[in-house]
Amino acid sequence: MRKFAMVAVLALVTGSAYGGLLGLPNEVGNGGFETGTFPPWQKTGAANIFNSGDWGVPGLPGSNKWAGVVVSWGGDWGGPIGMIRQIVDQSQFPGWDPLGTQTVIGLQFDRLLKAVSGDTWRDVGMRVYLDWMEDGSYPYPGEPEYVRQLVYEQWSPGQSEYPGPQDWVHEQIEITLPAQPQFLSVEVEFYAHYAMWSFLGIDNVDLESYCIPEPATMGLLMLGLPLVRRRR
Ligand SMILES: [Ca+2]
Repeated sequence: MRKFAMVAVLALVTGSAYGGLLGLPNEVGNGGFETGTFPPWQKTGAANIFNSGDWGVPGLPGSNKWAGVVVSWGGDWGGPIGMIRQIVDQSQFPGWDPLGTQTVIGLQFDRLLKAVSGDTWRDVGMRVYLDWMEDGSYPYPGEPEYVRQLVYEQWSPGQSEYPGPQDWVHEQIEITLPAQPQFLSVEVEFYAHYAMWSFLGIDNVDLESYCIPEPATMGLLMLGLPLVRRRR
């Protein structure tokens, strides 16, 4: 129970580096939203696809579309105003190991958070989760085996300027899950709190993973050096 408490966020780095975090294929489909539609993402609430330049929001170099929420005087104090979710089948990718017991995840994306408002408390926020079932099956929220792990959270208070290119920030997360779920879900929640304008964007979502063999094997590998040095 409560296995998510064992999850360790190894690194949370903000920078401009691109390319594969783990050197593996991107498991997320349509991670840049360039198809102009959501699938294979699922979306709920106010999430939409936007063209670069829509509402005066600049796009990233090489990107024509992004996903998110733009709303004027709109929001929800009780929860996200919109969400997108994609479930990937990790067994279809080269990092999969049927004998693994843990999963190393590299997740990166570009995000934009801007609330235009005279009040700092009329902010915007974004939360990113990974979720899965303890038995690795297709994740259904609310089921007993369902695990949901917050891996990223950022809030931006209301400001006076409108979005500029500098508001797109590249985020990288590396995390080890205490499980090896065949089906893994990535969720992005958008929060808006009634600013004059709330701009929330995400683009270039990349999720890579590889499985770690069972602990006994890993333990022997890691203990190899000390064992050699041990006096007899
Ligand atoms: Ca894009």
